[in-house]
Amino acid sequence: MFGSSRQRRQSRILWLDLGDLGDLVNPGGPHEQWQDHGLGLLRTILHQNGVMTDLASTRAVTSWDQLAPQMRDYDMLIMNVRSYTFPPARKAAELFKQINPNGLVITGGMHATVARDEMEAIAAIDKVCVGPGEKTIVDLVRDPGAFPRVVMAEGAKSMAEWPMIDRELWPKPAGGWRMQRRWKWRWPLEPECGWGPGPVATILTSRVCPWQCVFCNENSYIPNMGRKPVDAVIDELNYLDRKYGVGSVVIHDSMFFQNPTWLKEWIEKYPRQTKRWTYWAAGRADTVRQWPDLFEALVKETNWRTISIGFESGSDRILKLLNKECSEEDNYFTINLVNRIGDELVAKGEKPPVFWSNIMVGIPGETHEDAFKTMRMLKQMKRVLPSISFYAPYPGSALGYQLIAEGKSLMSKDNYHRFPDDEKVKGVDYQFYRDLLKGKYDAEINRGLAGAAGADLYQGVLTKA
Ligand code: B12
Ligand code: SF4
Repeated sequence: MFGSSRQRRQSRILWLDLGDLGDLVNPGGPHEQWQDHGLGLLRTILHQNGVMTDLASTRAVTSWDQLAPQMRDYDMLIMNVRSYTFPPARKAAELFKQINPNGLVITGGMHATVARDEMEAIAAIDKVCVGPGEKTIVDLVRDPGAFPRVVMAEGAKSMAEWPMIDRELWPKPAGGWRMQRRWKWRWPLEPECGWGPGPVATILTSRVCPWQCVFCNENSYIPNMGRKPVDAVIDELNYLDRKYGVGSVVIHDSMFFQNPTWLKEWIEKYPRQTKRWTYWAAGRADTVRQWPDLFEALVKETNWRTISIGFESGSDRILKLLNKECSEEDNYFTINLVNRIGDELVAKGEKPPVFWSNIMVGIPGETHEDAFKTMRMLKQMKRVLPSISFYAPYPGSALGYQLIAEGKSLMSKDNYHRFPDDEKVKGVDYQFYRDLLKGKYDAEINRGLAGAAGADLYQGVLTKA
């Protein structure tokens, strides 16, 4: 199962999995090892339609020289390009063309959808597919000549139409037994990352989020699509458990806590028809406040134990600026509710839920006091895994497009930084934020908490995500 991720050649078509060099050889952390559902879905569809592909991965090599021989003698290269994988995608396309001058490079993915001009500017890329590819991929790969350079694709109406991903089409870890031992990775399930026991099954139940936060607004580029039926999600998890043994689940949806009818059916069926694995899933503070009973039932009955909330900021001024449509009050309502549910479960001897708390700092226009309020908010969470990042102006988002147009983005097509300590926007005082995260302003932050319950609960926990 382990060893080289290089597979025997079966095809003249190569799918290249993208990520930083070495991420599957000697990974810095668990998230780098997570698998790409776009690749998994589209390769499954291709193979089910008799279009076989081979696989290589930039993550499974430590240099481009190692990758080059794996690209030899292919007629076609296919890639799923996101903004953060655009630099390796460009390099791979150019390398592929050097090695196979008559070969074709076919691309799609988020970056192709939100920054197609950057993709079109690369001569080595022959086709750029904008939008979801599940209905287009087979025809495009079979007969690329029948399509224009930029292909406008339409996706399925509902995720019910998606086949179950054949996870054995995902790349294997390439770091040998040391990596296996360190990460306890039971491929093709994924390694644990502190959210629940391994092996981890990552799944998607929904693709769209109806909100329009200006740093994200996925609904401007992910077309509306029906949610995967509860029964199909449960069938897939039970199948994975029978075949590989599931330890816990990560629901990769951008927004899991939406659509109460679906969630009620999930509460009804998940605990009864599965082993009730603990899971990670995402919600919003305003909807928790809108449907607190539903939320509490989900946490308690379905074992939702890592609750990802996009709090982003503890300041109303910044929340408004981000069009988050959540208020400080919504955030504190959710924090108090989860603290209370956690205490109750602990009292019963059960595992309490933990926040995966998404926080952004370094937002243009943020004052020191706004950032202190955010830190105070974090300190009110009794059980928390902080996920703190510097705001990043990704193309596709309203604020990202605006800052790029104003020349203020420091993320460039050569280097779409994605590490939390990278500087991303001109004019932001990053030294202040580095000091803040190191605890330099703790006295001031704690002063603002005087008299508030749990003032020191958070002390010492804060780390950069
Ligand atoms: C799960 C997820 C993660 C997971 C797992 C990532 C992984 N390995 O896939 C984790 C938590 C690790 C993660 C991390 C990050 N993520 Co993320 N993530 C997602 C999320 C929620 C789902 C991705 C997914 O599985 N989608 C479902 C699959 C089926 O869709 P897809 O891959 O896009 O493929 C479809 C189409 O694009 C197209 N397609 C794809 N390839 C091809 C190829 C061809 C030839 C064709 C024709 C079509 C085609 O067809 C597919 C089927 O419809 C998306 C948001 C979303 N709703 O999609 C964000 C998203 C992809 N992530 C994003 C970002 C910014 C990040 C981070 C940089 C965040 C951060 N600041 O740290 C990190 C970087 C991680 C890294 N490895 O470097 C952005 C990317 C923005 C952009 N412009 O590209 C998104 C869109 C969220 C957002 N709105 O900000 N992420
Ligand atoms: S940040 Fe979260 S709530 Fe806002 S649009 Fe993106 S996925 Fe939806």
